[in-house]
Amino acid sequence: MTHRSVPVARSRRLAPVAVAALLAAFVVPVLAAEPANAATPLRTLAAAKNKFIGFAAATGPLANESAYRTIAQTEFSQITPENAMKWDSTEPSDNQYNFSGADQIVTFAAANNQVVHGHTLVWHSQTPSWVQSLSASAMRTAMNDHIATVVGHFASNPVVQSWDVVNEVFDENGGYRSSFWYNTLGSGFIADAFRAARAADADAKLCINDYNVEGINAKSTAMYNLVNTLKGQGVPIDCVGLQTHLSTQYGFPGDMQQNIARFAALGVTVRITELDIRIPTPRTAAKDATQAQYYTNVVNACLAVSACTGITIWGFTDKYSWVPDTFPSEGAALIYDENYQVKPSYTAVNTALGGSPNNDTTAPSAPSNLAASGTTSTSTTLSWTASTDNVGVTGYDILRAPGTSGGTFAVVGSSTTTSFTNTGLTAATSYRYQVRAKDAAGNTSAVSNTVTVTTSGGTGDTTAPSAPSNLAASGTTASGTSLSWTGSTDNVGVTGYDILRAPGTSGGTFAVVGTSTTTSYADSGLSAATSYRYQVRAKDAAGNVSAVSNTVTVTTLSGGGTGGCSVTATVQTSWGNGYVMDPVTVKNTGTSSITGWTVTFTLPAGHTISGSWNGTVTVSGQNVTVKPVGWNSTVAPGASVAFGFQVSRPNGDTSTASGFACTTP
Ligand code: 9MR
Repeated sequence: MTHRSVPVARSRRLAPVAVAALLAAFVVPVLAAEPANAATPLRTLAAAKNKFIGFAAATGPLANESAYRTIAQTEFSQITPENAMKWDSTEPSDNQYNFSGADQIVTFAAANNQVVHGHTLVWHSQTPSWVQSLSASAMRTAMNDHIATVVGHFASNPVVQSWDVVNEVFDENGGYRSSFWYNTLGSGFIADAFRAARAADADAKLCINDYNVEGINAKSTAMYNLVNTLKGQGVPIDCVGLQTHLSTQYGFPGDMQQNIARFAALGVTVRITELDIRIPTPRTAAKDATQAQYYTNVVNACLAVSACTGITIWGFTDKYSWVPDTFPSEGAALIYDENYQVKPSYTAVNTALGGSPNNDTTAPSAPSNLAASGTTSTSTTLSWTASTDNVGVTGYDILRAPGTSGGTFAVVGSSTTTSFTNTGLTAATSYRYQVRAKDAAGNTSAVSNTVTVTTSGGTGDTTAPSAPSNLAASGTTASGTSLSWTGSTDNVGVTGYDILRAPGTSGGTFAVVGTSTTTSYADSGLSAATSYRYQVRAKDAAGNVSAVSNTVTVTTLSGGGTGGCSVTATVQTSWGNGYVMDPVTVKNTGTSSITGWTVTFTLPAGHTISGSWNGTVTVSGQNVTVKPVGWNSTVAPGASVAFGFQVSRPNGDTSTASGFACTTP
């Protein structure tokens, strides 16, 4: 075969029905799945360190074992297909592609908010024999077509973010591995493979991957030199994969962190791609402890270099591991045992990532600012401010009680975010909600504030409440006033009132200054000796708003500090050429007794005072000053005294004295 023509399956996607079926098969609700231990999940801890933590997935147990799936989705944020994306799986015969296993894993990852690292495009192993015997030009074409088709299959899927483009191209001495790729195409196949991968997916991160390159040695230095050269040539290489298949009998590569750092300095990221740490079987506590220390060392090396993006463990349960098949007297290389129980190595990884597995007794803080919005006749959406926790919040319980008081709060749902939509509610009905936070160890926070929700009276309620009436003000002080009114009526119930206020005695604009769920409202923070107008309007659960009530005008009292006073003048009677003002009330608006007060006012032109009582009157032009007569000089806080006077005015003049003001000494 000298020429291959392969249709590039860029747009080949799962049909929606197939996606739904796979989702139904593989989604495990986060909060329904209790981890096998009470630790904060590795993925939560790793995310807080800005790293991924992943595992190599085997398609069989992923499809068939719920214990495997539960740990897979609870603990890990990243998946590498252990075998399902290799050439023998994806293109077993020339141009015969099969993505069943690969799609299964990608679908599981998508359902569980995980990312996938593609493994691997060009490798000397697990590549069908039909490829290995091709001529140079046919092999190059086969390689390019394979990369275009496999990478292209996932290029528009945001779950698949990176690829091992070439795998294990070096020998242990730092020379190129004598593979059929190298022997047929020379080392140029490496750059060609990267270029083909970039052409198939402009966004995917493209990696070179190998084993025994964790420390600084001849092989890792050859890899370092190649990456440097490729970058210098503009070849699209983004990352380096350190497989990290370690064995406790060979010692830990103590310069792993420095090795990661030197690759990072080349401008590539580094991944720990296939971590496992085998021990001579059978397990003992001492061997487990050594293994746990190795896991700790690997996590710490990655954490120490920001360019190390994360760690993929090559499986997670000793039930499924390549190690015993390859090294007959070694095994138990992973962090869970064959029965899905955590091992000391799990605890080591969890702890190194910042967790406190199995001994956390600190509850999260209570959620706050719980609020409801978007309430309809059947649903409402709650949102709140997140809780904090020493090892991370895993979710929230949503609690609901019936009515506006009484009853019992019961859990009606859960959320892993800071919002929740409660559906299935009854129209025109009140409910109270609270939320509480949980952590992975099962610690539960105190409940949040309570929010009361009233559903609307069924779809299509457009009837506004009646306008509130009899709005009145009382208890006005220098800085506040109390409003009350007669309640509105509504076909599905009034949920509350808006309080509107405008400045002065006329003009200006009414704006909402508060709300009330009762028929009264206390407004505060007002300026002394200032006039305001108020109105109220009613609302119902569907958002219908009534017309406004009558307007009430309020003038705050003057002063407000100790010993202030106010004056209110009333025209008692008037006739053609005169009038009486009585009482002219002087009130102590302060908090302590006043001794002495001065009222001033202005007479219209032609008006003269013809008599007065209970006040000492001085007139200067049209300006009048009134002081106490003696016995009414001292006024207790909140108490009043009064005086009066009579005025003569021109015949037919109906004006009266004005501009009354009161001051204290
Ligand atoms: O874990 C993989 C195992 O199931 C396969 O049988 C084996 C075939 O070569 O490949 C194993 O994974 C390898 C990975 O793809 C590349 N690095 C070495 C891994 C362990 O052999």
